Amino acid sequence: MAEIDIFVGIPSYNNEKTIGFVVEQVDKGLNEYFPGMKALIVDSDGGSSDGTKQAFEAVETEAEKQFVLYKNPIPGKGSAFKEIWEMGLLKGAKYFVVVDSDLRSIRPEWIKKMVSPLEKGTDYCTPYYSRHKYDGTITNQICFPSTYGLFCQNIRQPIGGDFSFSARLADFWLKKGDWASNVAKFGIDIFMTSNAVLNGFEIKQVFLGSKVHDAKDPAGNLKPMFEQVVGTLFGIVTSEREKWTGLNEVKEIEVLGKNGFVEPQDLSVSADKMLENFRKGKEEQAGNWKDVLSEKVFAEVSSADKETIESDLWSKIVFDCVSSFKGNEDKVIDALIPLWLGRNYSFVQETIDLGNEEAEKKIIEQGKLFFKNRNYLVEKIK
Ligand SMILES: Nc1nc2c(ncn2[C@@H]2O[C@H](COP(=O)(O)OP(=O)(O)OP(=O)(O)O)[C@@H](O)[C@H]2O)c(=O)[nH]1
Ligand SMILES: [Mg+2]
Repeated sequence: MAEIDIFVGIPSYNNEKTIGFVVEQVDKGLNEYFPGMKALIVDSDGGSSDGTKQAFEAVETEAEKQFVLYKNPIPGKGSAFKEIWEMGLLKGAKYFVVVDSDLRSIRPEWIKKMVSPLEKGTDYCTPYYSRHKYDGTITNQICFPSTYGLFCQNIRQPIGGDFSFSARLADFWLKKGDWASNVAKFGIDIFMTSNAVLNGFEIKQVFLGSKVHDAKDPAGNLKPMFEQVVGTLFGIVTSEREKWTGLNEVKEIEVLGKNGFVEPQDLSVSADKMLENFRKGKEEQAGNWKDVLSEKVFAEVSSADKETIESDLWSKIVFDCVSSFKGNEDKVIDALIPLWLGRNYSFVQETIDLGNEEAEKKIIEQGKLFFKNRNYLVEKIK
């Protein structure tokens, strides 16, 4: 028997208020649904200055647990995952689960839902939640439509944070990752999903209800996260182009356990600030926009009375940015941020009167549009 059957990793950095609840729910799930299995819960921490360690250790659990400070010198969520994979593989773990430490909506059933498919041979489970229409702005406007339209798999939450996977996939990622890059930071989720998709691993989505966590306003300080996630994605789209440019059909990925729409966490975003940032971008980023975007797209977004970015235009902006990315990484990210805020502003306008479920349909349509327009990018990066 393997030393450890189920290895649950929790990345943390100053999560003293929320990590205790997460550990409690994980432990309940392990006992209730997998009583015969040997489990280990590991908090992989980035040197928290608050009481995260104490909060983690204070929870009484049936499963063994351990607090570790990760060794990779780059601070970030990816470094925390690297440690989890190395530790788990060393201990002969069969099944891995990772969950965020700022979760409020995790329940014991999550463990069952995430581990069961692995027992049947699935390599990777991505989460499927009901989210507020304005939560997940990088997911909705960039990662989902790119995974759908370019990598051709219908995975709704490619960077959802709460995943489960086989040891063989953990080993694959560990060897493949550049641990001095943004993969060591928030680039980790899109790195994981893109590489699982592009290398033939069997994937399922698991319905987890709603995601309640410390959600962030996109007009706030999302820049570092944006740079890490989008930079990682564009790098993969470019370097792995021979793996996806020839695809001509989107593969549906089964969603396990979906039972209707759950009302998600409430959230308010500052649409005015998004528009203000887009307007500012027209002045401050004019030079970068000119360098990065095609002539036609540049003319459209720079015109003074253009205050919206519809899906079609948005797909071309993203594709222009991907094709200019190599060698101009910083410039492309700087150029794209105000355009992304403009797209988010437009999305708010398009969906202001819609419920979360109706707004969701617009996101799916945009994924389909990225697929329809994909040759625009394929032609540019051939
Ligand atoms: N060890 C470590 N963990 C981190 C670091 N940054 C974030 N994390 C953890 O990674 C998880 C996700 O981070 P969040 O800040 O909640 O980001 P998110 O939920 O993906 O993004 P939003 O949707 O924007 O809220 C949490 O469990 C964090 O504690 C870090 O620098 N080091
Ligand atoms: Mg979070």
